[in-house]
Order: sequence, then structure tokens, then C-alpha cells
Amino acid sequence: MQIYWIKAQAPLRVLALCKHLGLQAEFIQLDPTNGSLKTDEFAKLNPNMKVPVLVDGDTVLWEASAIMVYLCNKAGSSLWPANNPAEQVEVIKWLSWNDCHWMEAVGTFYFEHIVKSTFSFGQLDIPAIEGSLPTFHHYAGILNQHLQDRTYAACNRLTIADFQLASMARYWREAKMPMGDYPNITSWLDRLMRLPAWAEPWPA
Ligand SMILES: N[C@@H](CCC(=O)N[C@@H](CS)C(=O)NCC(=O)O)C(=O)O
Repeated sequence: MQIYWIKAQAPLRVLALCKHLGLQAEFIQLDPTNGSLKTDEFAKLNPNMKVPVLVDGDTVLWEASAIMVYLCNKAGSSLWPANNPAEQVEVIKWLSWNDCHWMEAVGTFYFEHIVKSTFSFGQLDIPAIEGSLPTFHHYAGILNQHLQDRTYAACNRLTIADFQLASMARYWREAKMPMGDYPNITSWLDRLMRLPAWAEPWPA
């Protein structure tokens, strides 16, 4: 099994999960600054020209959430509730909420403070950060309320929904996300950081 990655949040979820599940893979690091995601060869694996991409025999898969389900099925892990339709609905709700709403809420902070500095993509766009504040507070309030009496996002245990939701928010301190009013979110993020594979997801 091969996993293509760059040092960014979507592959991070997959790499952390792989490590957490103890799955072996060949990890192929690409570089978004040198055109290695824009080759014809890579476009045959993922026409979106993005990572993560998983190749396992004849299976070629893109989209981090789909890859996470694949990895859980391969490992027989309940981080994806393969045999429980009611729990699947709960996990998919949070995967979807992440992709449609939470990513938008935290994405500008993450892009401006983490992606730009990781890949030398230029100066901070302060108006963009300020413009994202209402969206941030709206959705942070919803997630904070949801986590009021919960240890994890779904199913009363760790699932792939936690990895999906936390992949940008984990950088809340460095990315200067204004989390002051959302202690349930920061406690949950700190709790996840106690998982060794989540704390150090990158291949050696
Ligand atoms: N929805 C996709 C997002 C994939 C994505 O945007 N990957 C980014 C890294 S987080 C990427 O490959 N960026 C490099 C580029 O666009 O050149 C997923 O969940 O896998």
C-alpha cells in the first residue's frame, strides 16, 4: 500500500490514522512547490491533483475521509463503525459538517498562519482573517455546545470524525484562532493530542 502526501491537513488525517492503526505503507512525500502534484502521472491517480492518495493493489482512492474508511475497514477498526448503520450516520454527519462548514470557519486561519509559513506562500492576508471571524464564531459555538458533555465528536468514542474535524483546528494556538470562548473545543483538541499518532503524524 502506498500513500502520497504533503505536509498539510488532509493527508495529516490519513497519516495519523495509519499510524494509530499500526498499518504498514510506503509513504511518498510530494512537494506542492515543485510541480510534483501537477504531473500527468500523478493526475492519473488523482485528477484533482491533490493529496492524500492511496494506492493498494488495484484500488486507487482520493479524498481523506474515504481513505480513512478504507484504512479502518482494512484494519477492522471501529474508528469507522462498519457494522453499525446508526453510528455510520452519526460519523457521516460530522464528516459532512466539517467539509461544508467547519473547514470554512477555521480554514482561513489555518491557511494564513500554517500553510503560508510551511510552504513560503507569502504574506499574511489580515483582511481575510478578519473577514472570517463571524463564520468562525458561528460554527465554533455549535461545535463547543456539541462537545459540552462529550469526550469525542461522535459515537461516544474516538472515530474518524474527530480526525476530520481536528485536522486544522489542532493548530489553533499557532494559527491564532480565537478559541477563548470555546473551552470544550480546546479540551477536546488537547485530548486528541495525547494520542501519539495524532501528536506526531508525519512519517519519519
Ligand atoms: N477534499 C480533499 C482535499 C485535498 C486537498 O485539498 N489537499 C491539499 C492538501 S490539504 C493539496 O493537495 N494541496 C496541494 C495543491 O493543491 O497543490 C481531501 O479531503 O482529501
